[in-house]
Amino acid sequence: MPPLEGEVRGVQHTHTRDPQLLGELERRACRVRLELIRMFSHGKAHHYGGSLSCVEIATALFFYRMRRSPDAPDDLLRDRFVMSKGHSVPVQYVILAMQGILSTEELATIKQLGSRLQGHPDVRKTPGLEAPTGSLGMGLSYANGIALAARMDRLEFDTYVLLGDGEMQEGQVWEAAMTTAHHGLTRVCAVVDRNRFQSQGEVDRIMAVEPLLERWRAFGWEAVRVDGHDLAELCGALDRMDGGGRERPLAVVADTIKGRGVSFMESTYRYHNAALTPDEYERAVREIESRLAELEEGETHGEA
Ligand SMILES: Cc1ncc(C[n+]2csc(CCOP(=O)(O)OP(=O)(O)O)c2C)c(N)n1
Repeated sequence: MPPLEGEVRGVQHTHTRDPQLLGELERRACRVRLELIRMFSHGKAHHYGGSLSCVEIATALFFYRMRRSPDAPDDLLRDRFVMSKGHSVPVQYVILAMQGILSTEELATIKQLGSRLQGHPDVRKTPGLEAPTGSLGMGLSYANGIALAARMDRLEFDTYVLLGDGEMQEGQVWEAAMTTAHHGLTRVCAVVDRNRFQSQGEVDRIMAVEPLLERWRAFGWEAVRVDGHDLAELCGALDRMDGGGRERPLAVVADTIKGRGVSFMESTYRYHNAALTPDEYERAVREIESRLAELEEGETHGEA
């Protein structure tokens, strides 16, 4: 897949209203969804809900915002990404395959014994990952460590962390949020996938996390709220990271739909971690394929 402007280091990000770019990002997000479902196939339990909800967030980060060249994965100046809600790492596997860092064939080995692609990130095995996560609550602390080390080494790059809204119930997240602000780590950006469901029910019924914007602000962060499936809004919010001259770290609360893109998985916790029947699998693939066909048809007719 050819790189978009912005996937390569040093490009200014001033294109969030460009309909061509947004159209391309939307198609890529849809392809990510399709590959995700195909990779999961049926029969084995996988984390569908929270993977599908963060597809646009990951698309905006990897194909628009972050300065990471697939040709130079060890570049010391690459922007870093920490998947704090480690169970959603399959989305990152798909993107790594789209970038040519993994092969599409390898995706099918997910969660097999001996595979490099496990259900949670293993930095020792999978190329392109930065942080071992899976135990919720740790990613922002990890990102703080990366950003502090960068400051000591005088390296200029951003560190992005993706957290779940259920994960906001972990005390360590708030200790870390305090730490980011206290140390003035303004090149850290936390994105919260606010899909409203955790593994066993509704986040706010289990333990309310709102008001999220006010909480991040009280901890010394700049905080903005966006529609987490609207790529223009996401890219626009992430563009606030441009340059090193920020006063505070940035939190983006992205309102999303758990299971987004597959009708029977949307807004429920039942597919948080579930095995699909062959019939459910076929339905999921068909729905996403038809959405992709619509988007590609729009492209042919010159729409964004
Ligand atoms: C410390 C810890 N406790 C429990 C779990 C088990 N667990 C895995 S996913 C999950 C729900 C997470 O919900 P949320 O952060 O909202 O993620 P999303 O809905 O985006 O998948 C839980 C409790 C875990 N991985 N780590």
